[in-house]
Amino acid sequence: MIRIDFSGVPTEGLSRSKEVEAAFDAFTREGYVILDNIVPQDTIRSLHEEFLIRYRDQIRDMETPQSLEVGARRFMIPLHFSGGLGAEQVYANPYVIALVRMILDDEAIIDAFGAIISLSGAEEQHIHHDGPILFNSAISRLLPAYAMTFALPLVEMNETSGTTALWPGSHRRGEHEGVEPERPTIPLGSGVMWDFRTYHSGMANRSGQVRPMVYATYARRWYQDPVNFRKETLPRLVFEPGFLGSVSEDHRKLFAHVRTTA
Ligand SMILES: O=C(O)CCC(=O)C(=O)O
Repeated sequence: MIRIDFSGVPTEGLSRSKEVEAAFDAFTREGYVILDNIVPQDTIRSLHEEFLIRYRDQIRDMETPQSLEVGARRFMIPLHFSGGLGAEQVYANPYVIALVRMILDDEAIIDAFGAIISLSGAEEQHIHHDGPILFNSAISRLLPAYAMTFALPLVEMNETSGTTALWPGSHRRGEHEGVEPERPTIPLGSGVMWDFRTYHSGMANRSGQVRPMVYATYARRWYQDPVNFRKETLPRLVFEPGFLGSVSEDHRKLFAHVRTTA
């Protein structure tokens, strides 16, 4: 099963929960997993409103020093760790963190945090993976994940708004040819997580509105995405003053790689 339903799953003791186990199995086998009902739908609706107001200047068909064009009418922007969008239930959602720590380890970090904006009329994106097979050796594809992308759409992702197509098993095969992708509908409150090696592609946005998708890159402590952050003006993480000091001890580990002066 590729979709795991987390509605009503208690957030205590998640490392031993059968849902997290099932999500781990799907992720390891197929290279991605859909996590249903991890955030209340009303919360997503208010995050969507917040996004449209706070980031309105970035919702445009133009790359700036603070954004990256990742396809026609499709852009990646950093999100601040503040407000509802920068709250723990987004960057450290308990279900997501339990899964991240099972797939990576307890020392996993957040390497990058932002949004992918697909504007109305965005074309189908090129098929790509977020990071390479690390070593030039056949065994490399069999190794556990070193990083993953978690995506939390702020509108339903479907055939009209454009979902993310994912090629099952492509993280192991090292190619996407010969297999049909899955084009899952991702309802409000659900998210999707894929291995950095899994081939995927954003679908065309045929709706009349922007399709924002919050993303977080979780990685092993030693890994840094070398592909999407070649541009020095594009930050991986944007903190408000005092943010790191306010993070709970457990979640502080997600930022263990961040150098602070104080
Ligand atoms: O827009 C999407 O659905 C996927 C975007 C993506 O995979 C990327 O920009 O790396």
